[in-house]
Amino acid sequence: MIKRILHTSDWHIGRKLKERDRAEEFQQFFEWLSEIINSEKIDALIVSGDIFDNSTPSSQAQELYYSFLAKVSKSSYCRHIVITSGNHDSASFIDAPSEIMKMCKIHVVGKASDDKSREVIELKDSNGQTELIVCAVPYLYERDLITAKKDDTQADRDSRIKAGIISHYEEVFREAAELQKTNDVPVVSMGHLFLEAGITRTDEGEHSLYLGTAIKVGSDIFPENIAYTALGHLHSPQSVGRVNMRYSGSPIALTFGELGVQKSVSIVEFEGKNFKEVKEIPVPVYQIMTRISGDMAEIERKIRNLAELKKSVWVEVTYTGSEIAGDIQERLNEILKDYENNDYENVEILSIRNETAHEITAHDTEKNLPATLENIKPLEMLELFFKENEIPKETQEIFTPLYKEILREMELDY
Ligand SMILES: [Mn+2]
Repeated sequence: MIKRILHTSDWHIGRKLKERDRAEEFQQFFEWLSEIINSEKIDALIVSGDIFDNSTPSSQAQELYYSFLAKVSKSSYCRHIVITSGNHDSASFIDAPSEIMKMCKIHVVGKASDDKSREVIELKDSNGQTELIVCAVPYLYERDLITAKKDDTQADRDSRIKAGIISHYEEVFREAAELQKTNDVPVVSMGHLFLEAGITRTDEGEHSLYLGTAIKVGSDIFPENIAYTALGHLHSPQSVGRVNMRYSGSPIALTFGELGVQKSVSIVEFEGKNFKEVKEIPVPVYQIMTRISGDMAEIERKIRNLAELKKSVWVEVTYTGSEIAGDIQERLNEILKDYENNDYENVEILSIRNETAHEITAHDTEKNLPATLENIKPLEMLELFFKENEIPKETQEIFTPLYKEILREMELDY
């Protein structure tokens, strides 16, 4: 019977930070993870969604994923891998290689289906005996749950989606409970969703970009017979409600907003069919990232200190000085230029925020900061478009709600 599983999620392979490639960090993380899986004698690896950062992963991202899976499935100890898709994944991309993956004892569930038994996976030992039951529920899209009705208000739709999520899980749990009657083994549930008790840090990327339309459900949807609930979606590792219900969190800080929290993976131990304990294994930091703030003099001093590290550091600078400084980028460039002559090129400023001029409107954004896709929100973009093309107010009023509708469909925040 399964004794120990390793739970991780939200890898977001292929994710970049301000155009900086992070493939090397993912590579190092996977090397570390495969060592942990062996040294901790993990029987099954559970990955709860957001495998890739986007629905069309690059060939490099795919190579990282498949190489890691091949390595783990070859390893002597870990006998099973279960992977579900998150809101960032293409469900059909995750599902596509499922038949060949089954041969390597890798179970993938990309798309949610009406046949709930497809989301209930029996992991079997070499004698064909079931050793773990996994409720492998992927991220549930609106389209999986409800059909849109004409004249639906947003509130109507949200409450129908929520009810749909709950009943989907209930049906899966019913199937699992049925199986458990004849198999005295633990049941593990996966899920990629936002539970009410979950905590997001306000400036964490996940709050806006990652969560899309944030419909939350109560953690009481997971019944008592579930030995452990392996959640994905929130990027800070945390237990919700009870100790055996956890978000493992993302393994690397994907944004500066995710700093300040120790990233980890969770190792869960069972005693018979019951939960025994969970421990967090901290993930090493492969790329130092930090936030600094202050007036120009403080920022300069802090950059100088970071330069002393002689290791690559990615920095987010927040200017909080009392004088209005519109040319921060330029001034920092000068400081860094000086540094480069002094062998300080390990410090890279990836992001600059100006608290002093924090009332940045879309118009100001256009003037003072480079209006890149990263620092401008979709709705601000639309407003800019209206302005530049002198679109009449009446037309704007027709287009804005439609545009918001598209953003919702795409699960983007506006
Ligand atoms: Mn995620």
